[in-house]
Amino acid sequence: MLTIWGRKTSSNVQALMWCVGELDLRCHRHDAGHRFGGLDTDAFRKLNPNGTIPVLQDGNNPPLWETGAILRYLANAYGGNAFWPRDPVQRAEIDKWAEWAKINVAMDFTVPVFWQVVRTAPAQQDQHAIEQAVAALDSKLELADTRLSENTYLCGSDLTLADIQLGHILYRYYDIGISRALLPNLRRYYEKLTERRPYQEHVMLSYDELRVT
Ligand SMILES: N[C@@H](CCC(=O)N[C@@H](CS)C(=O)NCC(=O)O)C(=O)O
Repeated sequence: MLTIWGRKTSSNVQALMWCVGELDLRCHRHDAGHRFGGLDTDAFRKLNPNGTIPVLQDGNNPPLWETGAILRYLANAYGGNAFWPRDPVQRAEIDKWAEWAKINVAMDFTVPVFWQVVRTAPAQQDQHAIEQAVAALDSKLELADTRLSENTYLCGSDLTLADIQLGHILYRYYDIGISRALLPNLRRYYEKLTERRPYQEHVMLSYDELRVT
């Protein structure tokens, strides 16, 4: 049994929960962070000295933090060969795109775009900075759009760990009020993700409680 700490509105928790759902694993999730607090307690700092979510504990194994490491652990322990190939070369190809998506897309979206548009009061928002951040993000997403012109998913015909790292931000990317580049293959890919039940259950969630007005 997996135990997870983290509120369901956290994008990193969403990536993790989506992965748990895709791998059809059982887990118990404890709300923590943002309005639930609890990240400064001694008990939580023993789980994660960084005081961040998500944290995952699998049975009595040591707790894991850092979303990328947690996702790779789940893929190693429970993923099938299509999701996370056993062959090191094939696996590295997927890991490369997963890392790319985390560093270039998720990080370029979350703070510079999502936080500015949703977690900043309208009067404090810098529209020019937001436009520049969206343009920088879209230039990275163009790479994904090009790949997706030939592949159903980021690394071929099957959903892999790379899709978890790319896809988990797309619900918010398409939902918030920004002017996006026209990336038809990415859009088609996103719409395909929205048909997946674990994506609906863990990613397509209201973020209203995060909104600063
Ligand atoms: N590098 C860490 C970042 C973790 C992180 O910043 N988590 C955010 C939520 S996405 C957090 O703990 N925020 C504090 C809060 O929710 O109160 C990871 O990838 O797991």
